[in-house]
Amino acid sequence: MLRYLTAGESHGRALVVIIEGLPAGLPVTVEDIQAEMARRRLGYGRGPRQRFEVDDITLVGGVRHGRTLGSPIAIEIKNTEWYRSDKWHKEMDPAPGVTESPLTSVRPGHADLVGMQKYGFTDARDVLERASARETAARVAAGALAKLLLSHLGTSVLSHVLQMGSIRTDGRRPLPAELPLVDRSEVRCFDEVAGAAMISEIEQAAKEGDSLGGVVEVLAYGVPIGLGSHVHWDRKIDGAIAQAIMSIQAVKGVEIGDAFDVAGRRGSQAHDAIRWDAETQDYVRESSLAGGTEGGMTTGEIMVVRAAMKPLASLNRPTLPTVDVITKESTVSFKERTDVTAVPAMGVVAETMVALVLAQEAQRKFGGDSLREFVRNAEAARPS
Ligand code: EPS
Repeated sequence: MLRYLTAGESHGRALVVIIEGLPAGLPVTVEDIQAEMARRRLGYGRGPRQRFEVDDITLVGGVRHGRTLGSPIAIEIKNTEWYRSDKWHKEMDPAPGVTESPLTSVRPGHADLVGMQKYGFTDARDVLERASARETAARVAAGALAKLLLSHLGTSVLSHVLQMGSIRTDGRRPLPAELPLVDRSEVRCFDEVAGAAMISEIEQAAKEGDSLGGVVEVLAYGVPIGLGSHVHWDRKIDGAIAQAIMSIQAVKGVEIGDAFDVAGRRGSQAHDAIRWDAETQDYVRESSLAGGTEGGMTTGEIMVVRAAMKPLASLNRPTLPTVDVITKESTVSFKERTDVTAVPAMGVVAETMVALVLAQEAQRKFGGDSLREFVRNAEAARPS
């Protein structure tokens, strides 16, 4: 079983992730992980923090001489913010003490109020530091390892932005070789015309101190047949993917394939027809309406997963009405430095979550203590 756990607060000393269950012998370098983390920092509309965060990582355990040992892998990601400012040493000090500036005008749409009610806090920082999407940096580090494992099965996972605010792309899908084109776009958009309109929309929102949400599409190519299972609810791969995507900060909706469009069609028009390709001696589905899963199992066709992100609830010009939790007086939320949009970065996080689920299910199906055993089992399991 591949499992992972993250720890750390946004402005604390560091984030940490431990990943257990990867086979031994998987080639891994710090640069592999850093390259994925750099992709997450991309994106027009991000706030000042991303200009100085470097995601300085240390491989603390589990990797020796450039390959995994089969033991848990521990990765530390330093928070540059903590190292460059005394403010955070004081604010986030684990030693006993109190803050001089508690945050009490809770932000609507954030974990602030309900988190304070649930855990009995009087300072929203006790909640927001962990609720922050900074935590996704640790997930992306783990996801980099999942992607490396999947690459040995010929599987690649990528994403592109489909919608930013009111601007939508033409829906064209990038192939794996076209990912550099997507990453070169400031908004991680494959459609250049829509990408330019997205940038204008972000500029306009920034001027108004407002924020934007959007939709990303994750595509997985070369997925093995039969990951997940129809036999029990918690083994269905689409269920696992939906849970993983919905766990991303600010994501409020998930779609597998063309689910919401298909819901309005007749059954005769709603499914991916199957044919036999005599040349490749393989089954082919004529479309990808089901997003590469049937009965909770991967079909081997392109996997399509969409994630909808709400506009960030922290606004550079806070206008959302709220209440001060101490005085109970009406006010607007406290001002936190924020991004105008994090949709392009969320695409990389969504890739990560899909890759982690696919790697988990591949590890469950193929097993093996070494990479050789894992790959050999996967080859043997390929339907003939
Ligand atoms: C975030 C708020 C911003 C983002 C942060 C997520 O951070 P800050 O409050 O320090 O300006 O920059 O994202 C990251 C730091 C990151 O690495 O993705 C939030 O409230 O979720």
